[in-house]
Order: sequence, then C-alpha cells, then structure tokens
Amino acid sequence: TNIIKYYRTGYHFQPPKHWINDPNGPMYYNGVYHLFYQYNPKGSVWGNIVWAHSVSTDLINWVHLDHAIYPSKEFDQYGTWSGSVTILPNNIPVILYTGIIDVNNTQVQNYAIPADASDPLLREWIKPDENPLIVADNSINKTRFRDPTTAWLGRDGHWRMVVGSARRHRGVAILYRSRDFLKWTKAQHPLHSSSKTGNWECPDFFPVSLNHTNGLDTSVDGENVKHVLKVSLDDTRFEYYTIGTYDTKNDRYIPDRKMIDGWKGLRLDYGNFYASKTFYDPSKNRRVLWGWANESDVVPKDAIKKGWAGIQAIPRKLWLDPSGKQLVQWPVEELETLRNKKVELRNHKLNKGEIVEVEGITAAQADVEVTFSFSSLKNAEEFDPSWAHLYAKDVCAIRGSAVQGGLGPFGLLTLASENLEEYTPVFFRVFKVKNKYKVLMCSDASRSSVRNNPKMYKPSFAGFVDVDLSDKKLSLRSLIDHSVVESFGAGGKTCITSRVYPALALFSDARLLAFNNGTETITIETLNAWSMNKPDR
Ligand code: DQQ
Repeated sequence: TNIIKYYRTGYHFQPPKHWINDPNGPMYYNGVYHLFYQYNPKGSVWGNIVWAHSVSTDLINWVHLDHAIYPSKEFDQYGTWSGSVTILPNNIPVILYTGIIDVNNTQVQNYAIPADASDPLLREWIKPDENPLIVADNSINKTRFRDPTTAWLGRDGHWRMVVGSARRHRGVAILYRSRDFLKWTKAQHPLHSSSKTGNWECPDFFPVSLNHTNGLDTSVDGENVKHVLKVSLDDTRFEYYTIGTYDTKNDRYIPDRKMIDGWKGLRLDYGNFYASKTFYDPSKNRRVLWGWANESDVVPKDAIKKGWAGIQAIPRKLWLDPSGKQLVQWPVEELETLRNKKVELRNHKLNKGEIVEVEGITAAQADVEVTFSFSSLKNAEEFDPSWAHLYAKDVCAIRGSAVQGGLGPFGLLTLASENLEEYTPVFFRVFKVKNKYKVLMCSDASRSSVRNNPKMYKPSFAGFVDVDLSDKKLSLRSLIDHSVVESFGAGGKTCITSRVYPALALFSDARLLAFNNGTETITIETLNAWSMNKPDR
C-alpha cells in the first residue's frame, strides 16, 4: 500500500512539492510576514538551491510567490545559500545571502534589495552590481564561509554582522563592520569562537530582555539586556546556544560563566530542528523563531516517491527565562486559530500501568495541552551515576517509556496504532540525584513505526528540564501532525521535535493516549486536545 502519502503535514509550513531546508530572511514588513527558504525547484533531494518566497499575515496561512533569489549572476551562479534580512532605518529591507561562485564551492556574501519596496508583497528582488559584498580573505576557509546574520547597529552608527565559519575544528563567527552596508571590513577578532565544535552554520545573534517576555529589535542593547548566540553544527546537524554579554567596547560576545559553549550546550530543540533563525516582530513585540525539521527517514526513495522533503517547525515566540539561565519557547498564539473540535479530561488518575485514550479528535492532526500532578517526589528513581557523562537522549534510550519507573515515565502516546504496535511517546521521568531532582523529557521514535527499513532513523530524542517541582506538577504540549510531533515541556523550557513515519497509525487510524508507567500515581489535572484545521498553504 502507498502509505507515504499520509506523511504530508496538515498545518506545518510546507510548499506543494519538492525539497526544502533552512528558513531564510524571515521578517515582518508593512503588515506582511515573509518567509524565504532554501528550496530545490527540481526535486525532493537537496540541490539547485534557490530562495523560495512565501507570505502570510498570521504566520499560519501562506501564499507561495515566485522565487526571490536564484542563481543568475557570476557571484551566485553555483548556488544561493542561506542568509538574513536587515530592515534599514530608511525602511528598506536588505537581504544578505551566501553565493557559491564556482565548482569548488567557494562562498561569498551578497546582497539583494526589493525592485519595488512599495510592492506590498516584495515579489521581485534585484542583486546590484556592487556584489559580491564580501569575499573571504586568505585567513578564511572559502568553503566554510556562509550564512550572514541580520545586521545590528552599534552606538557608533556602524553596522555589524557575522558570518559562520571554522578554523580547523574551531567554530567561528566572523565579525564584519560597515558604515554604509556596502563596504564591509572584517574585524580583527571574531565576535566569538569555540574550540572543537566544527564548522558553524547559520549563526544567530540577538538581544533578549531580562525583565519581560517581549522581544527586542536586533540592535537593542543596554541595561537589562542579555545576548544569545546560536550556532548550527555542520558535523551532526545539532544546534546549541549560549546566553551571555555583548561587550560592545571590544565587539565581542562572552557567554555567561556557567554556559556550556560546545556540543553539550543548551539546545533550542533536542530533536530534529536545524538551521534555525529568529526575527523581531514589531507588530506583536516578540522575537519569533523558525527552524527546519528535516525528514529523518533518510531513505531518498521515500522522498522521491513522496515528491517532497522537509517542513518548517511551527514558528515559536522565544524569550529569556526569568532565571536568565535558558530561553523559553512557545508556539505563536496564531496557531490557536486552527483549533477546532475540543475534548478534555479533568482530574483523571493514572495508576501504575494505566492508560487513557483521548477520544473524539483527529489524533493524527492535533494540538494537546496537559498538566500532570503527583502527590510526592519520594518514588523518584535514582539517577545512575554512570549516566553523568551521557546525553539526555542516551538516558532516554536506556530508560524508555516501557521501562517501569517510580515517578514516571508518564506522558502522552502520540500517533499510536490500534493495538499499540506503533507509538511515539512523549514523556517525563523524574530522577533523584543526591538531594535534588532531575527531570528527563523524551520524545522517543524508537517504536514509531513497524516499517522495517533498516535505514530508518528512529532516535530517542530527549532533554533535561530545569524546572522547580515544588508544586508537584509538570505540563506538556504536543503538536501532532501526521509525520511530526513537536513538544514543549514545562511551558516551553525544553522542546523536542520528532519526525516519524508510522505504517499503521495513519490518518483516522491514529490514536492519542496518556499513560503512566511508574509506581507513583499521576493525576491528569487538565488535558485539552483539539483537532487542528488545515490552513491555506
Ligand atoms: N544550508 C545552506 C547553507 C547552510 C546549510 C545550503 C545549513 O547555507 O550552511 O542549503 O543547513
């Protein structure tokens, strides 16, 4: 049977067909949201990359326009790779992007401007003759020199922006400065770099407020402002970020002391989420994050049969946690306009081994929010000291949803088949470490499909949740959409996106359940679940 047709999402961003990857140059301009993205107009594997262009007034319903940027000049004839938008003070949006200029993959930085800035949709973009704006000097590896950020203005009235790069195994954010946005000079020192992280792709550098959840425009600085640097690690397709201080005097970014500046650092998403990029949305005073959720079937045959590959995760509002120690993310509120049929559970107890089905919604295309509570922490299982060096995902692989615990595992079984031959559990497990507690959140694809393609990648994604358990509650929201489950633990402190490819839990055959597999009884205080409508796309 032709099951792969069921993998197309219902409400995530995807064009009608073909391959997509990185979100590029997201912006809000004159009442319209723009999303550009890396796109192959000729097929469903990576290649022939152009900047496809879609517009929206609500980040949910989209209209697809003609490609904004595609290879057409000497300075980009072998590729138009990722980049960002900066809206200049005269209200002209400028795209900075990476051009590939030869078969050796040599990378340069170019710019493009709207042919007519009064066109409400900014349909046509031109690439002026001053291009390329920046070529790599001899100190830079020309094939690792890409993905310019949104530029910011310093107090001296000069622009700054960074380009992702590497010096051997050291990831580097090369800093450039300009007075007029045309002539760019490399700063003596990079904005930041970190050893043994490999090539940095798609850097993102932006301010966040210490006092509120509102976003800040990219040039904002001053008291009660922290800065975030996010990088995408070429070698493994994971990202990490740090929070720190932007030392404007030396034009350097310094991560806060306790930040892990490397592989084991904080992640915006502990799952399938890459090449992400934020933008400031002045209409709602928020910073919004876009990220690419690649296919994880790694079976090109499927991509070719499907005729498409890649989706964008639901855009998220992002802000600094009051602790200052991490970011918090939540799906943009506009998503809630797609909520349709609602079902709910109230004060439902789950004893050890119990499950409850959430009936009456289209479980393959749903939004579910749940708050779990418990009366004591004393049953939490010991955290094995030998796991101390492991990633959360490794602990999840050892202690999955089927392994009985003390306080947890409890959570949701998403995209579950009739007899639970398939399911993607999203759950918590609370561990005791000395006198403290450690909360693990997993989105475990290991049983997501009975398809036995040996190449299928079914990872047990997981992250720890830095949450105060004194109220003995844990909340979870999952966005379920046929081949994707995007989850937000503890109000968005830990986020995990899984791509999954069930063979049985398809469309109306998919079920949604809540479960508890720990000795401590769990109460579902509230569970609200909605069928999700399809937006225009
Ligand atoms: N994708 C683009 C590059 C970027 C990479 C090419 C990240 O610009 O470094 O499609 O996924």
